[in-house]
Amino acid sequence: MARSAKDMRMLCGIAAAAVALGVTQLAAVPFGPAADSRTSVGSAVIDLTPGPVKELAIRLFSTADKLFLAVAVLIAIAVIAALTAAYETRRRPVGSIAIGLAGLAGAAAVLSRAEGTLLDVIPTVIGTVCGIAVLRLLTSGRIGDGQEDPTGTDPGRRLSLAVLGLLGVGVASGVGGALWSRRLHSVADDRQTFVLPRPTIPAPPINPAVQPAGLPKPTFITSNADFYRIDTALSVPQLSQQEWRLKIHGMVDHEITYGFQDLHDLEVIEKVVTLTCVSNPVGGDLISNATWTGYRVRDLLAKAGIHPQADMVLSTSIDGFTAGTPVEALTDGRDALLAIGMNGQPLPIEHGYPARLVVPGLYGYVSATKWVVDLELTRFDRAKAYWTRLGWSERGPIKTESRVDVPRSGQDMAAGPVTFGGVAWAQTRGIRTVEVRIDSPAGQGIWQPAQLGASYSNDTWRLWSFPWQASTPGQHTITVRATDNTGAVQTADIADPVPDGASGWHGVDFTVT
Ligand SMILES: Nc1nc2c(c(=O)[nH]1)N[C@H]1C(S)=C(S)[C@@H](COP(=O)(O)O)O[C@H]1N2
Ligand SMILES: [Mo]
Repeated sequence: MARSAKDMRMLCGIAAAAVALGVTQLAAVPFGPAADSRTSVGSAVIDLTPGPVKELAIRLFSTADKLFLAVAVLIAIAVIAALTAAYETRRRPVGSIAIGLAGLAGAAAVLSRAEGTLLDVIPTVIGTVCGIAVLRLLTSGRIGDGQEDPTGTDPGRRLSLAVLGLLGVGVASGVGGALWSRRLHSVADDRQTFVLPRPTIPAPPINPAVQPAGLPKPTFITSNADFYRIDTALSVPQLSQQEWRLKIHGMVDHEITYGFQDLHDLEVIEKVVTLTCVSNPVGGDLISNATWTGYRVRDLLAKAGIHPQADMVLSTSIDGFTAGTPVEALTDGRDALLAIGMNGQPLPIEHGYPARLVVPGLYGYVSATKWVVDLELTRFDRAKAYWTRLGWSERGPIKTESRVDVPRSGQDMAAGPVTFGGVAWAQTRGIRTVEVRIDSPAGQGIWQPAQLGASYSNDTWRLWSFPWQASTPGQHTITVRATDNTGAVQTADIADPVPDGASGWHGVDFTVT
């Protein structure tokens, strides 16, 4: 076979795969999210990827890890489709078999999801059949064999056009289907009609002095738009207020299932809590602060009657994510929340609409389940949660940490007065002092006290600032460390985020010009 003919077959394979994927996506629109094999396959790939590889991907691509996953899966599919199609013949349909097997794998992925039913496999079957049909047609020689034809009718050109056209059909139906189903199944309208109850116990007012003079950013309260986002959801779960239920079961006297109408007689509380991700590296921005509205988890659990031997609540989200939280952290005076509001708005969909957990003092992966639908009372020696299964620590108290926000790393500044600043946090303990050190070649520099914004509460971060005279031209380094209200000084020991959160001092290099 001529080399160009083989190349052509590879392109036929890619076009056929595009049609298979695109038609599957489009056909899934009326079936709803459970039939979305794109999400199912992605989730299955995530589940099957070994922990260390997953961590490497997260470390390399951080919050773009899902984009990376999508690109990697698409490239893998294209390569397999091209290689197998190169050997497709009428007698030996290698490429068609590959598409068929891929369809089977897609169907298996759909069925492996919690919500997947046999009906949800239909779009995958339709897409697979279309993909095989396209590959058979393109490689049958009926449109052209990809060879230049000396007679001048140029069937090679006809084939190229057919391949291009079908590739376009595949991409268009895939993108169109994805956008269409996102619109169709979005709970954005539902969220618009969500009425936040008025807090029985409003959060204490925020003293403007929480924001140090000369440090406009970061703001004490993070806006919903700027709030960091971390989750394993490949497509944001769309759960309406009608459909939402919270089931409490396991080691309890009696199971309870709450809907929103069952929460009316509970006290509505409002709390400002700084959320932090365990994956946040030293100096990272996976930390934000918001005012949350909701119900005390303690009140919800009390009605079920917790057995004394239960020491963990395994919370589960509608998409299967789980977190294991100490019962104590959910029932003590810190007022862990079933949050339904964020900064006076219903929760944004990507932050857990219509309900999530917010637990002061614990990293998100052991506490802050979004789209939460299930609380199981159990024990740490019996149950494991999503990230603890992957080797992260089963307890996740937040470490005392601090960050330099101004100057930015590598920033140039003119000689003259400047205000440096940043944040420090030690949720549930609170921040007592923040110190900075400017330039210390041998690590011997002198720690100077920073100015502190007013303390709001021990559950929130504290902003600091440090006025400085930039004079000596050249490179400088500013380092920060905090001391919490227990008197513990932020450790200089450098630790990776895995397994229980990063530690070390944050230093930033800048240049006076
Ligand atoms: N359903 C669900 N909830 C989740 C997660 C998730 O992957 N899925 N990630 C947790 C982690 S690791 C963190 S740090 C917080 C982040 O919450 P945010 O996205 O609202 O900032 O959500 C937690 N809740
Ligand atoms: Mo996290």
